[in-house]
Amino acid sequence: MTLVEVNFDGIIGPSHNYAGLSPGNLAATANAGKASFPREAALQGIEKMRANLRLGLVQGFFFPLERPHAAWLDALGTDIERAEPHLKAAAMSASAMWAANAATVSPAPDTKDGRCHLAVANLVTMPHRSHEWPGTYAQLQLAFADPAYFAVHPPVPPCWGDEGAANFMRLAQAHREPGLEIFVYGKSGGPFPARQHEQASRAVARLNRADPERLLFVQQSEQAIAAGAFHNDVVAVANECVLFAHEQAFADPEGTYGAIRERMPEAQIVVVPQDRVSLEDAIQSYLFNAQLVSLPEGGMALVLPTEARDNPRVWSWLEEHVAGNGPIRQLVPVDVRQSMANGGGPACLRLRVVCDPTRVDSRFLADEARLDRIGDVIATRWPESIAPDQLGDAALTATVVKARRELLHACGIGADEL
Ligand code: SUG
Repeated sequence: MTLVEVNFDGIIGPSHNYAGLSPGNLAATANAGKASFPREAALQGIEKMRANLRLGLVQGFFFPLERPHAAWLDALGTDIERAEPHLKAAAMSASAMWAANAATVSPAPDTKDGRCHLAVANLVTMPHRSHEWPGTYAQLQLAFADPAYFAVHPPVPPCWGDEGAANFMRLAQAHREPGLEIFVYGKSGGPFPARQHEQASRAVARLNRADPERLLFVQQSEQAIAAGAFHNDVVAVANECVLFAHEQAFADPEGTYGAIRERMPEAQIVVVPQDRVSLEDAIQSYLFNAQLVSLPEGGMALVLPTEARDNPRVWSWLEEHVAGNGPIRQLVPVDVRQSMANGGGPACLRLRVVCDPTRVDSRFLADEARLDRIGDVIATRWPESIAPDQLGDAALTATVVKARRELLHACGIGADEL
């Protein structure tokens, strides 16, 4: 079996909008009420996938979930015409695009039964995200259907919040080798909610049958959450034996690095000091919300948002690192500004699954021709723009529902499959 890392990007849905639904996510709240551009947003996402293909990486994708979520509104005793504005917005949210929050993935080399486990996230802390999981669960069951290779778990009970791989890092000698799985939880974020609960992380590790000898549970720094790092992936990212983190990412940085080195002496820990890049700059630029990827020819690239290139303090640190002997050898800026305006950078948009791609339902795997086909549906069917007061309009609802169906049809997914 050939195990590689596959990045599954969430295709940005036709209802992408700025409703300001996530307190603690500074970009989302700052842009609340602005008009969004779903077509441009989704095409930016497609271009990001093409950039990954050009790097020689294996790329997959997930489909947008059906919005408005009629069953959720029905359970709340309402529907899209009659619902209050905040419920309309929550039912229309395209937030499932941020695939890093779909699930936590423990690849086969890490698990007791040698299967790749995916535990779907419950996302209970934010109402608009709390109803993603049934659609996500259905989609993951379809994409990773072979029970000999994959196990897809429903979410942990809603008593503890779980936000998936955004609060999870894996260090390994190579993707195909057993890894050290690092679960990062929050306890308090000052004025903002801590979205990942330690008990949820521990449950996910158990569900995924991860080896207890190769697990770490680490607390995110309260300061980072208070500064706007609502997920760990806004201040840290790992790939193979490299951890790339902000100095203030963890509550106990030295304890965290020590625990990592004890279990994995070969780990390379690259810490960006706060006197070069403040937490504020890290969060504004999403420097760490980057895809740190291993290139087929060797070495690592950082696929990062153009906002990081536009921040002089961030960019000068990066250029020095690349010019020196650091593990990041290449910087690949990508324009995902429409997603960034809702607090979702390149790393938020993807779920990493180390697996044998031949075991994945091929309708979820990207190549240029398939991305052309998806791009055509987006260009012709996705709304050009959405103003928040349009959410709930019958005409917009009809356009959004039809656009998604058209996409599923173009990708060979039957109406009864998703
Ligand atoms: O959960 N934004 C998302 C962004 C998720 C980013 N994911 C990662 N860091 N992995 C969130 O806060 C904003 C939606 C709105 O306000 O309309 C939103 O849900």
